[in-house]
Amino acid sequence: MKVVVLTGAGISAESGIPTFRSADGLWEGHRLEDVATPIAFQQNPELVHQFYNARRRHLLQAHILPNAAHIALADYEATHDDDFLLITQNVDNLHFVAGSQNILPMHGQLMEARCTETNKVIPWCEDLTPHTPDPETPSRRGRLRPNVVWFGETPYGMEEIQRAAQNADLFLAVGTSAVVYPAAGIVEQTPSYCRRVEINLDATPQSKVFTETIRGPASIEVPEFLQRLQTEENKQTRSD
Ligand code: BV8
Repeated sequence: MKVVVLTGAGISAESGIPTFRSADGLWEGHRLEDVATPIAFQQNPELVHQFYNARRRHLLQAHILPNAAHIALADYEATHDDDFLLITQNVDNLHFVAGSQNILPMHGQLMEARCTETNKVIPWCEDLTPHTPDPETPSRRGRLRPNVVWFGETPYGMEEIQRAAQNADLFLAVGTSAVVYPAAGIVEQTPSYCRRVEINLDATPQSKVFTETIRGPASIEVPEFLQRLQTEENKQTRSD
């Protein structure tokens, strides 16, 4: 069975990372759409760097850890790695920390920096400023940006995402408000036979496209859903 999972900020909420569109989802009082853009970075690099430095420092705190939903996805993949793709919109690294393997971070990663001239991506866990020297050529300064996909920029892995969606037998969306495209449109690329499941606290504009909608916190509903799925698969194997 080909499984494709799409996660959003809601899966990390119980790990202590604020979501974007809940009341407390503003970061340093900024709307994401106003700060997460190339124009904002060009016009006010200090502000944009501060915005991401604050989120990177928050993520690096010892108590920010994967929750039961991240772990259940990693455990399920470990027994189904033949055909499992985890697409995440999140720029936190909690799926990596939880042990997931086949992860496609379509909006990039907070713990990476990208050179604005060469597009080279490097692991990064410090603050960035408009004067940060290049690790390789310290005389070159201010060329690094967060390796995060901003509004108006093309997400990573779109071809792989399309291929996986078009062949999915099960598509599971967890903790996303289905407001941002093209992520919110992935479910519509799945075949008509695909089982589409949405696990989310609230209904979303895409809820009607799903065959099953499970309302509740990801840390409870994801492990329970994957447990039910495993039981169904075991029964299927015994009856085959
Ligand atoms: C693109 C990284 C072309 C940054 C993000 C005008 C100009 C240019 C583009 C556009 C435009 N108008 C529209 C667009 C398209 C635009 C877009 O969709 N805008 C929206 C605002 C309308 N998209 C883009 O620009 C994208 N690029 O279009 O390029 C293209 C198109 C196709 C193919 C190729 C190229 C790029 C968008 C990427 C932006 N970057 N993140 C950063 O993090 O700083 S977006 C950011 O918000 C997240 O990454 C995420 O993707 C997105 C949505 O957030 P969610 O993850 O869904 O989180 P949210 O808070 O919204 O919802 C949380 C949900 O969880 C809620 O429903 C809640 O109920 C639930 N929840 C909460 N707690 C729990 C829970 N569920 C379960 N358990 C819980 N405990």
